[in-house]
Amino acid sequence: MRQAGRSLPEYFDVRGDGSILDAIRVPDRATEITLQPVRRYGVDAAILFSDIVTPVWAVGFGIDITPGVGPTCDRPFRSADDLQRLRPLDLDADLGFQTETVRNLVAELDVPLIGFAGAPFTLASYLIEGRPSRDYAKCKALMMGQPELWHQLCERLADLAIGTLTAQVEAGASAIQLFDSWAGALRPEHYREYVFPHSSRILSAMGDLGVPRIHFGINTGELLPQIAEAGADVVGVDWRTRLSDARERTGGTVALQGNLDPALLLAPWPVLEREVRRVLDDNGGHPGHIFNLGHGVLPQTDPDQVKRVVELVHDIGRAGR
Ligand code: 1CP
Repeated sequence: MRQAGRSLPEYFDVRGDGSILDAIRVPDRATEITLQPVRRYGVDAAILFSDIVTPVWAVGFGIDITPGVGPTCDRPFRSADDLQRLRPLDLDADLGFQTETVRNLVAELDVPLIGFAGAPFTLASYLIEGRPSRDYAKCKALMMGQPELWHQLCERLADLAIGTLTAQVEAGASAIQLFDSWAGALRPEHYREYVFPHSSRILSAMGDLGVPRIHFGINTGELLPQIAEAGADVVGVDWRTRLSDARERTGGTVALQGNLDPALLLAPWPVLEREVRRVLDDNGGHPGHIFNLGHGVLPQTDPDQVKRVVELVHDIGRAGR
């Protein structure tokens, strides 16, 4: 999950000040940051150190990641003229640094590397709002007020996602994750009309590459059937929905990933332990489950708590429950 690194002192030693894009675009630095949580925690997979906005930044849209805020644009997306700021990717010239990072990692890691991209709705929300948003008001106004422009924007964003994911898989990533973190802000009919076609195009293009596809968003309890139907092999579930309910809503056709509430990492160990066991109990021993948090690690998390959770899940898994 995003920001595993944010709670690690060794992350700040390597990251430097300013935009994390400055760390992402230096392969040795991005490689080291990807490896840190794997080394410290002994998790079963690594996630590439990059961001969902990397391809949008790489084609020169004019986006940055402001420390303490998140993705910001000085000139948000407003009209058809802005489509020109989303030209097609030239994979070698624009994302060569990322390909080099993936290659370095695949050579060093003894666990699988997960590549990722942002899905069109979540990316569009940053481009249109110009920064993180609570209500997505401008984004939804454009989506429903100018549907043709919305679909053109999402087509370009889907092309960027397909480009970066293909490059990551070709360089050796073993699985991909499509992050539609904020899609849960939509009602199911709107998701179906404005988002589903684009995310499902990305996921079916990835199907041709033969790697497992994880599709994730938060607050997606009402959207789970569509998130699964969009073409995922694994659906990420946040803590608001029990895994047993998620399994029912997805018809048992996909594996599930999740879903410990990241805030619980701040609770005393006996509480945390009980809640980890609860997640595993909700799963009921089903083989199609990847234990994870329901969203990213909070920055104030004590790394030792994460380590204990990883050890507990491994112990329970090895005991074959
Ligand atoms: O843990 C890791 O370091 C993995 C690499 C990673 C990933 C998978 C980063 C680095 N970002 C992401 C994905 C990402 N980025 C998502 C999807 C997953 C999720 O929902 O958490 C999203 C929505 C973003 C956008 C973003 N980038 C935000 C969210 C802002 C908001 O709207 O609330 C933030 C704060 C960032 C900055 C960022 N990206 C990554 C890190 C480690 C950080 C923060 C720490 C820093 O600036 O050093």
